Amino acid sequence: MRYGYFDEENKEYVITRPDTPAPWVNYLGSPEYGAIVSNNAGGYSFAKSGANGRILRYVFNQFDQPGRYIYLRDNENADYWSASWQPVGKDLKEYKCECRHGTAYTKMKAQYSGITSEVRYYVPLGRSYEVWNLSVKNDSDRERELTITGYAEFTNHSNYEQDQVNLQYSQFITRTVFRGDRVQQLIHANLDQIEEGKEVDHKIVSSRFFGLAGAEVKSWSGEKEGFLGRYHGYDRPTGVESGVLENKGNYNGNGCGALSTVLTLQPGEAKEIAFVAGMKKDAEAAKILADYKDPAAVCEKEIKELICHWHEKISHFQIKTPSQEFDTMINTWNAYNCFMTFIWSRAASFTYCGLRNGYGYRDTVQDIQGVIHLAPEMAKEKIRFMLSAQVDNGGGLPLVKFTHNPGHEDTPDDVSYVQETGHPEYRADDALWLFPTVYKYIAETGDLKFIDEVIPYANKGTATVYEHLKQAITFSMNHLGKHGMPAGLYADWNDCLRLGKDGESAFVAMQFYYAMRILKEFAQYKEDSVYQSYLEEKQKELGALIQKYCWNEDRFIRGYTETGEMIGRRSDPEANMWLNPQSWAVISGLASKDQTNQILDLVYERLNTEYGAILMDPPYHAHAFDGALAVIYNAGSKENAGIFSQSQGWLILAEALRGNGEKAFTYFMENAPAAQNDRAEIRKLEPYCYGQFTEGKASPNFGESHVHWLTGTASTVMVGCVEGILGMRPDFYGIHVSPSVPKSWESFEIEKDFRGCHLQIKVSNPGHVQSGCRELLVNGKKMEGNYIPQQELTAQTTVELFMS
Ligand code: IFM
Repeated sequence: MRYGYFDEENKEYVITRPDTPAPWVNYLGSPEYGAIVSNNAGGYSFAKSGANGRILRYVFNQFDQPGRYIYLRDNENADYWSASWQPVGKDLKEYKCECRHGTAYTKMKAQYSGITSEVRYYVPLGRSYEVWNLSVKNDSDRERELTITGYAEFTNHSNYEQDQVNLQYSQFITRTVFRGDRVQQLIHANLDQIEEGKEVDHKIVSSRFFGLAGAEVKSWSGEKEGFLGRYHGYDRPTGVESGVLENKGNYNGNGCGALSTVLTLQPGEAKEIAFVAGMKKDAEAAKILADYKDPAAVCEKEIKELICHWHEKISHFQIKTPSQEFDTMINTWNAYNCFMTFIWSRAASFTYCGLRNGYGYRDTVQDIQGVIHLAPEMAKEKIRFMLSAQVDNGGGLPLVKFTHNPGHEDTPDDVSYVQETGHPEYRADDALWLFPTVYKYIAETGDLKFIDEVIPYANKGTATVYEHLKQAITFSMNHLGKHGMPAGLYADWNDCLRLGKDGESAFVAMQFYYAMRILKEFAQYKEDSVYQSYLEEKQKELGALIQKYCWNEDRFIRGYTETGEMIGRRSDPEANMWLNPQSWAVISGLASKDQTNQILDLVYERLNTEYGAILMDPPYHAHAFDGALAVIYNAGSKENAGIFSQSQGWLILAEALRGNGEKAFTYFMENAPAAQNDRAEIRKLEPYCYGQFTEGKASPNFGESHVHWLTGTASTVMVGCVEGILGMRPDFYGIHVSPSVPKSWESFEIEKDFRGCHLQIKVSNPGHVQSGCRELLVNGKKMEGNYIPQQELTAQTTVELFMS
C-alpha cells in the first residue's frame, strides 16, 4: 500500500494518505533550535538541548500527540477541523489533504467545506524559533467567517524528565500571561525579583512565547485544561467548539499557548497569518513577532532561503541512473538523512526522547562519512572534534559529552567519568573508525596538510592527526586477547557482544587489519619508512592469525569468548553464521578471492531475505554465552537476528568490491526505504529515511522497520552506494572510477564536485557487464586503467567510462 510519492523536482515527499502506519516525520531547525514534526503535526521542539531545553511537549510512544495544532472553525455552523488531518480527524471522504516534507520545512494542505488551508512549518535559517505560516482561502461562493486557533503545548519545565515525571514540582512553577499578540510562559516565575545573574537552588526565571502575527488575537488561553476542557481530547477542545477561548492564563497546572483570531473571507479571497513559538524573553518575543507583520512576504522568503541552503548542500553529488529509487535516495533523501544524523547524532527523534547528553564515538565518526562527498568542510570540523575526544592512550571516549572540553576531560579510567556517563570501559572499535573516516576526508579533498594538523587529546596533550592515528593502533596493540587478536572489551560495533579483555572480536581484528592498510598510505606520504615496515609486519602477522583462528570451514567466525569458546562456528546450534565478519573480511582486504566468493555466496544463501540480510542466524535463545547480550531481544529483532540496516551498507560495499553489481544493487533495493514505498504498510517507517533495523524472518512482524532517521545506516549505505555501486573511490592523489552495477544498466551519469572541479561523468555499459573498465577518457584523453590523477582535472571535467 502506498501513502505518498516522491516529488523529485521539489525534493519533497508527498503524503497523500494521512493515516500512515506510523508518524512520518521531518526535521526542522538546527542544534540551536530543534524541531520535529510529523505528517499529522505531532512533535516537539527544544532550544539547544533535547534534555534541558524542551519547549513543546510530546508524549512518546502514544498517539502522535500533542503537536503544532491549528484549528479552523466555520462560525456559520460551528463545524471545525484542523489544518493537519489530526487531531480533529475529519472523515477522509470529505477532508482532502496532502503533507509535503521537504528539506527542513513541512507543508500541509487541507481542503474541507469550501476552504483551502496551507500551513508551512519551519525554523528560519540561523534563527532560534519556529514559524507556523498559515494561508487560508475561501473557495466557496459566499462570504465565510472562520475562527482560527493555534495551539502550542508548553512543557512545564525545560528539562524533559522534570516535565514528565516530577509533577509535584514542575506543575507549580509555571505561569502564562497574555501580552496582546502572544502568550508568554514564565517558568520559575516567582524568581522574577532576584538579581540578574543570581540563582536560587540553581534556578532562574526562563521564558517562552507563542504568538500570532498578521491578524489580531480575539481570545486566548494559557492553560491546557481550560483550552481542552475536562474529558475533552485534542480532537474537540472546548475552546474551539465554543469559538471563544477563556482569556485566562495558567497558575500551576499545565501551561499552553492558545490564540484565536477571526478571518472573514470573501469568495476567492485568501489571507495569511503566522504563529511563532520559541524560548525568548518578553522584549525579544515582541520584536520577533513584529518582523512577521506581513507574513506573506517574510515567510515565503525564509522558506526559499531554507530550500536554497539545503539544495545547495546536496547538489555536490547528483546521479541519473535507470533506478528512480536509487536516484531519489542518493540525490535527496539518503543525503538529507546523512545530514540529519550528522547534526542530531542520536539525540532527538520519535524514538530517541532527547535525553542523550553526548555523542557515541563510533556513531559520530561513522556519521561523518555520509557527508564527506557533500560538505567536506563540515566533515573536517567534526573530525577535529572527534580526534579531540580521543584519549591520549589512543582509545575513543565511549561517550563524548555535548559539553566536551578537549584536553580537560576525564576518561573511562576515572571513576568520575564512569559515574557521570554510565560508560564503564573502553570499546574495542571506537578509535578504529577514525581510519576510514579521516582517509575519506583527505582523499575527497586532497587536503594532505591536515595530516600534520595538531589537535588536542581529550584528557591531556596534543598530537598531529597522523600521531592520533598511530596512537589508535597502539591502543589496539595494547589490548590484545589470548590469540594475539584485538580483545572485544566492553563491546565492539555490536553493543550486544561483551567479549571482555580476554575474548577476541573477529570484526575488530578485520577493522584493525584495515586500519593498518590505511595507515601505511599515511606513513608512505610522511616518508616514515620505519613505521611503514612496522605496519607491514604487524598487518601480515594479524592477517595470519585471523586466517588461522577465525576461518571455520566456509566462513569467518565472530570471535572468541573470555573462556576461549569460538562464536559463530558452523556447528553451533545458534548464531552460527554472522554477517559482519564476512563483509568486513572483504572490505578490509583480508579475504582471498576464493574466500570472498565463498563467504559472500554463503551470506546470500544463509542470511538474505527479501528485506535484506539478517545480522546472524539462528537467533540466540537457549544457547547464548554470557556475553551474548542479544538474547535479551525478541528473536528477529535488533542485534538478535534482526536485519540491521547499517550492516546492509557494508554488504553492498563488499559485493561491489568483488565486482558483483547485481548483488550489490539487490542488497540496496531490499532495504531501501524508497523501494518499499508501495508496501509501506509492512515497513511502517517513513519511505524516505532509514531505520536502525528491520524485523527478521524469526519475527512474526517480518519486514517491519524501527528506530527512524538517526542511525548509522544512513552514512554506511551512502558509502556503500557512492564508493561501491557508483565506484567513486578517491585516494590521496586522484580518483578511481570503478562502478559495480546491475547488468541491465546500459548507461548512467554522475555529477560530482571534487577538489574545486566539477566532474561530469558518463558511464556506458553497452556489453551489459557488472563491473570493469575497458576505457576511461578524461576531457577526451585516455587514462591508464580506471584512475584519474588530480592533475588531469579541470574546472569542468568531462569523464567517459566504458565498462565493456
Ligand atoms: O554500533 C551500535 C551503535 O553504536 C548503536 N546502535 C546499535 C549498533 C549495533 O549494536
